Amino acid sequence: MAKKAIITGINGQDGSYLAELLLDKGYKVYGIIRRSSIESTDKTRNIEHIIDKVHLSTCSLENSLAVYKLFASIQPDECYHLAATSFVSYSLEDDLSIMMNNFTATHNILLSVIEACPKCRVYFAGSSEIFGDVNVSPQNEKTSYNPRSVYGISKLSSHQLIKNYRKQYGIYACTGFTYNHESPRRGCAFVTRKITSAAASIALERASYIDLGNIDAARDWGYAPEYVRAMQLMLNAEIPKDYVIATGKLHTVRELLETAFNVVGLDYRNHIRIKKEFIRPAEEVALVGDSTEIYKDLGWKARAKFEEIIQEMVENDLRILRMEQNKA
Ligand code: G4F
Repeated sequence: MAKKAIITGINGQDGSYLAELLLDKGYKVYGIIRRSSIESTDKTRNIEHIIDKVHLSTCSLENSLAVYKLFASIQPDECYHLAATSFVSYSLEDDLSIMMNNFTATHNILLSVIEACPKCRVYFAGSSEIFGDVNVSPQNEKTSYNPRSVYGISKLSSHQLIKNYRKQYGIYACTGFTYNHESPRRGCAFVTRKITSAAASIALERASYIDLGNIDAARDWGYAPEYVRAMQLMLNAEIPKDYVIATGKLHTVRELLETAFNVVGLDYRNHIRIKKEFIRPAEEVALVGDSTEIYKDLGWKARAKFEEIIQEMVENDLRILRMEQNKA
């Protein structure tokens, strides 16, 4: 019988790639999205091509009864909990809602699994942000947690709940500490897509400048379609374990600019402006992950090259802009 998987946040970058992967593997895929998202083509763009193949339900993950009823009726074998406020904000006004939404959703899902379908395996989308202000590099599963944003704190508290309930209730639940992972489906607020879409706009003479924060900031950037494979492997292992999912390689925003603008034959230095509002608190030690453990246990390794990911993103942004131009 086909396995049934629930994906929260199926319409996001990771959710959409994961849905494709699971459909290819013969799963029945159930996607949970917010009611407001189903009414917006903008928010379902990533799953347009598979919308007839997946079962979509609208549900607020903060509503415990609604979540429970969904899990009780679907009786899933696996649940990939990817939905979250995912932009790392440093604004005081956003803090409480980020914390409440992210933590409550995880709690409601775990509660529903324990009560309605205790055999269901749960993947929780953690983040490198839980390591935060680190003093070791690279980080691995044994590195101490020290989040520097409320987003990181919300991910850490959810992860602690995963660990706690795994032990207390014997459920199969685990966390993937994913580092930044990108693709043409990345939202435009994240720096990779912000730069690739700006490079395309500037090349087509639709814009002249891009406004950025600290371009010497460095990140461990991987390829989203590969990261969702790690998630599926984690739920199909012998025992539930938490893993770091990363490339182990650091690149700066400056290198990202160089790579993206090279694709369109331009010099980024003529097209950037540094703006205070995009500068975040400085990081002393950069976040870069060591994925030896998941390679040893499950054979997963990041393979895509940084330059190839950025090139694919720029080419996709050029294609989108040209299509819009042809329509106008
Ligand atoms: O693309 P970013 O906004 O990603 P960030 O904050 O690292 O978060 C992403 O990765 C985390 C780890 O996987 C996830 F937990 C999280 O959900 C999200 O997916 O920023 C990347 C870097 C930062 O160092 C930032 O300071 O780019 C730097 N940056 C410089 N100028 C900028 C800008 N970031 C943004 N968004 N916009 C700028 O203008």
